[in-house]
Amino acid sequence: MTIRKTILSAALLTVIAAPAFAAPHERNAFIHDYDANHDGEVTQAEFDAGRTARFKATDTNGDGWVSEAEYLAEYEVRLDAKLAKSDAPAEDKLAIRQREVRQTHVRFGALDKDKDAKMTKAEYDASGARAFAQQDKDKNGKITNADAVVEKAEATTKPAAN
Ligand SMILES: [Ca+2]
Ligand SMILES: [Ca+2]
Ligand SMILES: [Ca+2]
Repeated sequence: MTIRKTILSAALLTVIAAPAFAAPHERNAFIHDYDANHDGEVTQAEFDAGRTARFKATDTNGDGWVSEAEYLAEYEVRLDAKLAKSDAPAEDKLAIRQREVRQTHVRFGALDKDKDAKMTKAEYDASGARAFAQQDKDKNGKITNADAVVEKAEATTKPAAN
């Protein structure tokens, strides 16, 4: 499982390197998270492998789908690592944490399209495909820093996840 190890350590590096919760860092986080061979681009294959590994890691009881509790637990690990690195005052961290946890519940509801309280791999993949398409600004089928340049040229209104 060296692939998963690489992905997890890349994700950890992202958490450490990310100085804030600000949106402009999102693409770097995306590349850090999924660029398994560290060539600065995320291909569709890297993305799919990374997503599959993350889904399996999130499905901690291994029943093939992710519950809201599993989804939240996976996110809380990353959130707490991020907050531990932040030098924001404790009350701000608490507020950020509460807000992020609320948003995570909302996200789960949005991901669980058929509202059966189970996030299946298909539902997870559908959201991944949307995220990839959203990141791939120049539509060349991979995520690179060039996409960040394209995005900068656009008025940065955040497209609503749908
Ligand atoms: Ca790559
Ligand atoms: Ca599960
Ligand atoms: Ca579902």
